[in-house]
Amino acid sequence: MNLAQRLGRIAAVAAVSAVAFSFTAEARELRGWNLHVPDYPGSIAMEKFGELLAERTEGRYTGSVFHNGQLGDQRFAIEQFALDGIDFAVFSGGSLGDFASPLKIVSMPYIFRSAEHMYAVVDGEIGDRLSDALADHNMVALAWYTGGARSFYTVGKPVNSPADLEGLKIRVPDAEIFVSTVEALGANATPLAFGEVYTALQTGVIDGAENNAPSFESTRHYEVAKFYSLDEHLMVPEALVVSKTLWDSLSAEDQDIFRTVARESAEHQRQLWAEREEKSNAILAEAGVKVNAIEDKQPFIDAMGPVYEKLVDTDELRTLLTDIQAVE
Ligand code: GTR
Repeated sequence: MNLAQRLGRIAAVAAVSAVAFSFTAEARELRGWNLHVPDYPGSIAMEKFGELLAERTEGRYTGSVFHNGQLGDQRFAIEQFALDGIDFAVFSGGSLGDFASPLKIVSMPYIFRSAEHMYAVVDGEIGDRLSDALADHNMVALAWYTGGARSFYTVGKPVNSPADLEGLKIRVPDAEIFVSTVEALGANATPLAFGEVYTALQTGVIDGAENNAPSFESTRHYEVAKFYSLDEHLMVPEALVVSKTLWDSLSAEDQDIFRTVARESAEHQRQLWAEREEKSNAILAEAGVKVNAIEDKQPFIDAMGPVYEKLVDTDELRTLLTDIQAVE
């Protein structure tokens, strides 16, 4: 976003805040930031978080979710938390990692053995440590959604090994973990906002991008990129966060309610995710996308050494990495 766009966003967020604060003192309408289309698994689960909150607090808190990145791109929205511009959101661990380094570790390439391993990590004591690391950015992480596994999709040719990425311009989210991972695989990582990828693919500004199947499908990027190569380099958990200012203002009973409904919404998201993956894969197949399974991921895994060396650079982060690996 350029400066004028950013200022426009600030004005938009401020206008929404003014509306929210005009509600009566008893009912507080919380503003939720979301990047995705309304029928995306995380979007439906965020709506559910708002509905359950209204139900369990008897209308004292309600949630209003602004989908499609209406309140700005991800980095901008994360920054808005410090200014109390947004009350809740679902953010990628990878993007949060630029603000709080432990989140980067939980988003490292090939760090999880399986989705179950990821859930065991974020749902356990490590999830609390990650939440603590976000306090300085005015956030509390209440529950974790899955972000699936990210793989490459390209316009011109499939990717079978890192050598096929050599020299390709691959769009990544604007955060260090994505840039470092894709560069270690030999591509030219090109950070761009999520909403700008379709046109960039179409106009040849980029040769491809990387994402999970539901994002690849829901953005219709598959209309331009016809090769999907499943190296699954990143499996990134996504945090359902609320503003710490809001959190600190809640009674202990209300904090319990917030935490419980956040976990219920995460349960729901994880179930919806599996269904949406299946549906997305069917849509991709129907559209003639060639899915490339990549039986041998070892060359991709082997290329990640420098990413670990560069990013796991303190004792605290090394301990966190070991602890994550030790979770059964
Ligand atoms: C999605 C993810 C978002 C964001 C997006 C992107 O899969 O849910 O948080 O990372 O990808 O590529 O910008």
